[in-house]
Amino acid sequence: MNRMDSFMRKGHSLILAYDHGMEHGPTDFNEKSVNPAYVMSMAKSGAFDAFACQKGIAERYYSSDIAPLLIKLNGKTSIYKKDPIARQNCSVKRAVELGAKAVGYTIYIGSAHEGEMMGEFGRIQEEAHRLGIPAVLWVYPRGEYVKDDTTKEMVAYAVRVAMELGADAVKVKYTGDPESFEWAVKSAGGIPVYMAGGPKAETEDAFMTQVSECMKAGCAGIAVGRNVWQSDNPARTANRLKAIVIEGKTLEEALAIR
Ligand code: FBP
Repeated sequence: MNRMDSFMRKGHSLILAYDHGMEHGPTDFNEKSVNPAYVMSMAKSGAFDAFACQKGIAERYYSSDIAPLLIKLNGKTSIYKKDPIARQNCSVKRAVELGAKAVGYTIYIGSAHEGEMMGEFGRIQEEAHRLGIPAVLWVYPRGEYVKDDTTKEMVAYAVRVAMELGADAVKVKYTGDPESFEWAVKSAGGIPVYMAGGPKAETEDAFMTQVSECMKAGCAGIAVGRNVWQSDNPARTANRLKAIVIEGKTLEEALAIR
């Protein structure tokens, strides 16, 4: 059995991410989405298979009627601009006490500090597996030597690093077309690959097109934040995503959902 099975519906899943307050500052939020309870309530509807956040948000806001909890164990701010490093700020044990059914961790491959993050994740993965939960990696190429973090080669490299480190699933950015993303999925050696949503797309049609493409490329699903809680109609966006990702509906069928 794959450790991610409990997060899957028909082999796919949708993860709602809300760790941006730390990563970017509250700049991504408006009057409503700045409130963790508001965003968390979106994960009550049954559209999502996991809710990902930092431990402080889980401690103050999480309740069991929300989708299964995935606690991010590391994070950083966007203030320091040189080679990034995000260190662990929560133990696997504490995450489990808070109700986490999975833990997450970000590694910036290409950073001068990639080795420290790989080592830290190695220990986290072993602890998570001892406690019987999956360890999910966000892998983003970044740093002085990374000129473009979404090329076919870079994204496939990110996926491969996650698999070889023993991650149970990996979240990466989209390469921009299904053919090149397919190579990333092939490079995963069977672990589920999730696409990160990215900044809010110009139109919802454009975002849904991207989601539909990545699913055709063999993605397990998406781990999305801004394109849902910055939407004018988050419930409708979530239902459209569910239609494409979980129910295998076409782009046209999903966009017809009102
Ligand atoms: P989005 O769907 O909003 O892009 O969220 C995905 C995510 O990985 C978040 O979990 C994280 O906070 C953010 O993107 C990091 O983005 P970046 O490092 O590119 O600024």
